[in-house]
Amino acid sequence: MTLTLHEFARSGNAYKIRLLLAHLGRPYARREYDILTGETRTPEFLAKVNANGRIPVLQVDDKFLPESNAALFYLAEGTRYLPADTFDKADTLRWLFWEQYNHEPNIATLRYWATYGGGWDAQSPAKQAQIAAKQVGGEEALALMDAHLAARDWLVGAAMSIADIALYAYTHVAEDGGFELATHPNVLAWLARIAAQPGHIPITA
Ligand SMILES: N[C@@H](CCC(=O)N[C@@H](CS)C(=O)NCC(=O)O)C(=O)O
Repeated sequence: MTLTLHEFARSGNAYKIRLLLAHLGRPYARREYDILTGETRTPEFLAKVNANGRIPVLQVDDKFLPESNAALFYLAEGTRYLPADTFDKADTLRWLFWEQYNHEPNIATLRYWATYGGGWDAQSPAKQAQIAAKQVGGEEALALMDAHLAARDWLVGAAMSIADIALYAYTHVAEDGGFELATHPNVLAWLARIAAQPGHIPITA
């Protein structure tokens, strides 16, 4: 089976998948697209890779799987990174869905606008009007994680899972988007725990 990751290297959504692949020790090819110049919006990309015009997409032989957390679930099935217990497996999915609804649209989007997206001031008035709500939503997400992690080392169960990997990706760079991590000590300790795992790679790898 051949794996190819269609990605933009600075994307946290792509990093999630690379981080899991590193822990699994699985070889894969990388295909980089410049999302800033619309390389994921070409007719060829839309027809063949992802009709939704976005990376990351995990290619498994000749099949294409868009959505970062779907790729995490696919790769983790049968490994130590996805609990076998049905409740814990569903609880893992809970965190993946929550990441996409409450965390990533706030924290990742503000990071994107602030960094390689050109800066907040360069955004359209419509996007600038969303900044305050995203700051509130992102802060609420970090606070929820901090409270959850007060009594446990990992988001689900007693070991690192794809729930932790999915949330690590944009949490560890949240300060790029103007969020403060120092006020969330349990999140900081959890980030350090993940980074200390054997096989960990940085987002720049
Ligand atoms: N829900 C998707 C989000 C994918 C996404 O937003 N990708 C961004 C980069 S992180 C992208 O490809 N943007 C380019 C564009 O929209 O043209 C996932 O988790 O994979």
